[in-house]
Parts: sequence; C-alpha cells; structure tokens
Amino acid sequence: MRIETLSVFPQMFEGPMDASIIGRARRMSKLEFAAHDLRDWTHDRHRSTDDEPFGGGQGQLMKVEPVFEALDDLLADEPAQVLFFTPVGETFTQSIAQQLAREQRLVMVCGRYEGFDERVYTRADRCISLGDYVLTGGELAAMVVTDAVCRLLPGVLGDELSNIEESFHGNLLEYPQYTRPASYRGLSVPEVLLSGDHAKIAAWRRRQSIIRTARLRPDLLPDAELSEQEWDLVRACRRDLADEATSIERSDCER
Ligand code: JBE
Repeated sequence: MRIETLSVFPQMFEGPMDASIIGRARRMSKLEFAAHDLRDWTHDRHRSTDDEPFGGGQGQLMKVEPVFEALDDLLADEPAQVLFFTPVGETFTQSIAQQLAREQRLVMVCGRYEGFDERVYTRADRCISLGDYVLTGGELAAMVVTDAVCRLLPGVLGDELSNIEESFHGNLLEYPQYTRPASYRGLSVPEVLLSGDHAKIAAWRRRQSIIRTARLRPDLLPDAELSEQEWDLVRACRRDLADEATSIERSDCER
C-alpha cells in the first residue's frame, strides 16, 4: 500500500513513520510513505496556504487553490482514495481501518488553523475525525490512521492475528492478561491462568471479555455475537451495576 500526506508540516511525520512496526513495514516494502509539503503548490512570495474567512470571524482558513492543485498533480497518474481529517468527519473505527487497508493508495489531507475553505471537501472521498476534541491540525490524525491501517496489511504482523482482527474481537473488549511474576506486592495472577487447562482458560477469558464490555463499553454489545448463556451474563452484570448504584444511593441517604 502507498500512503501519502499533504500538509504544511511534512516534518511532523519524521520519526513516527520511521520507527517500530511502521518503519519495519516500510523497509519490507509492505508500506510506501511520502509526506508532501502543501507549500509546494503555492505561487506567492510568502507561500501562503491560509487566509481570512469571508464574513469575518476568528482565525485563518486553509485556502482552496493549493489543495486543488496538489491533488490534481498527485492524482494525475494513479488514482487514490482521498481522506480529509476534520472534527466534522465520521468517527474513525477499526472497521474503517479495515476498509482503508484494502485500498492501493491513500492520500491524506491534513489541515491546520481553524479548518479548510469548505470547497476543498468536494475533492474528498472520505472525511474522518478521530473523536470529539479539537487538535491543532490533522497530521497526528493521519499518523493514527496510518498506524491502525499499517498493522492490518498482509505480512506486517504475523498472519495469525488476521482472524481476530476481522471483528475487533467480536466487538468485545480484550480480557485481562498477566506475565511473570505470578505474585507481586500482594497482587496475584488469577489461579486459572496458572492451571495449564486451556479449555478452562479460554472460557475464563471469554467471560472476562463479556463482563468488562458489559461494565465499561455497553455500547459495543448490540454488535457482539453472544450465546443465550452469555446474554444471561450480560444481564447479570447490568443487575450488578444497578444494585451498586442502588447501594450507593442508599448509603448517601443514610448519611
Ligand atoms: O480528529 N481529527 O481528525 C481532527 C482533525 C483536525 C482537528 N481536530 C480533530 N479532532
């Protein structure tokens, strides 16, 4: 896969795109990466990429012409899926990462300042947001998406992971894991994990995943594939939470 970014701070990508798994994927030619400088498509002496908003208001906006001209050039020879990073986009998920990992080429456009002139979005195949917070620019978002996509590319991680990845662990949170020592400062590893009984361990892990998801991320459950028995466990966790709330309420009233 080829990933390119378009931004006024291409140097931000140095380092994160060279280290660890992404660096290795590049050296193995599983991933090609290039950070383009949007200023290369400006024509004025100051190489300006931003300007004041029509109608007034705070801050500067990214201009439309450099983005259009850059995309004309970048897409001239080879098609690509064009992504824009903006808080107005769809929220990035593992499922979007899986879709993007199937593309041949991604061009990620990263804004700065208060955002883009709205007309740039006519060039977008997809607008993506990392979440409901405001970043100073889209570069870090592009790196997050590159990281999530890169690890899904065939041969980048061991292929043994690929089945698990298909569904983000069946829409359940990861079960708790431990390594040596078995006991540390009075904190011990659950007995079952030391038992060597693989069936029992698998059952315990599945149960822990369900309990955690029910308690911490109930929003994931509608898409989880659970057996009737497992739904009973979810309902028990919900009753537990309700009971906890009731007992907290009670103890508050008794004070
Ligand atoms: O999430 N994002 O893609 C953003 C991009 C630019 C600014 N804030 C964001 N949250």
